[in-house]
Amino acid sequence: MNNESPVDYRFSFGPWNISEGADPFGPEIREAYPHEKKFVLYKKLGFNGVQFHDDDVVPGIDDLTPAQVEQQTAAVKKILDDEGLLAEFVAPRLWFAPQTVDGGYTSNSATDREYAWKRTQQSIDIARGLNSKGLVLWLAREGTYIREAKNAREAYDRLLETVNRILDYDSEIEVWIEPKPNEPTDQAYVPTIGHAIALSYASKCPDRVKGLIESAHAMLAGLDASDEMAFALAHGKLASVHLNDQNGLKYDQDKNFGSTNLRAAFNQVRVLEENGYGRNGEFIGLDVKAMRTQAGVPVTAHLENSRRIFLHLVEKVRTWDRNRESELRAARDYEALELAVMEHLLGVA
Ligand code: 3MF
Ligand code: MG
Repeated sequence: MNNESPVDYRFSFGPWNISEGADPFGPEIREAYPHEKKFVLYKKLGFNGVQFHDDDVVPGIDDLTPAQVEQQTAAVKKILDDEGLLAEFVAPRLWFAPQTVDGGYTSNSATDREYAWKRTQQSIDIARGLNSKGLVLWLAREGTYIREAKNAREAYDRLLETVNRILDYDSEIEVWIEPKPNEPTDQAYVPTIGHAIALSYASKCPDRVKGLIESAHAMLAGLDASDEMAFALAHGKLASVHLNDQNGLKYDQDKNFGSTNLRAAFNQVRVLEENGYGRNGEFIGLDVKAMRTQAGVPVTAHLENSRRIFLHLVEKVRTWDRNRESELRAARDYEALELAVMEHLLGVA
């Protein structure tokens, strides 16, 4: 437990969270809300960090010259400055283009791997232009639909090679790996934060290779998100989070933070608080989907509400009776400890 003054959390999300409402079973049910207008919403909603895919900054990136990419990056940087916003990270979107159909870095095709590397370089250049030090690798298609499709050993070598190449390409950029066990692939090569951190230590600069933990992704791996966070924190490697929630082992739901399992959410906030997450400028990132049923354009209630639930839980963590916790731990009376947590969350203690 640290005794410094409480962290004044700052919040971030990516523009994709303000969505058009498409799902695998039906098309968009809301009109697109223009990007520039999304930036204006951030502050009003209580957020000052923006998470980007490369093509959120530079639409049509594949068809542009380096000079055009630079120009467009500068234009977005100006919008951010005018709005008083910070770019938290940039992530190469390596799951849309035909060249990434079977993965990027681990594709069996050398030309596809070259494409993935080019997008990665462009993303780093964009991050530099936006004054962001984080490059997020959500390794969406770095895995297989059937095991025989790729040589897994070779794939792991390729992933490590990519991490090292990024570290060589830019002396300041940090690689933030966002693990997810499955979806869109059947099995991903970096399913948990443990895998990401192993890659970090194997790399040529472990200090610059960290993780981003999404609550739902940990749950999809059958793990507890708060323990996953504690593991990364114990190694000084929790660079960011995607707080959200998930109801069981099914498709990635990106539900509002705490909306399915309030106690699990409380424990994530508790671990973040206990370990001073945020003191070095880390953001509380949210990755939440609007319900398809929600009317209006743009829909933002899910973002505001998740932030609000987070702040309520911060209050619950700060008012949690630590002395009682210590006593009950010492007495090994976990039945009483559990009841104390439940009554605290219910507000009846
Ligand atoms: C995956 C991510 C993002 C996705 C986003 C849109 C940085 O969980 O966080 O990558 O692109 O969720 O689907
Ligand atoms: Mg995410």
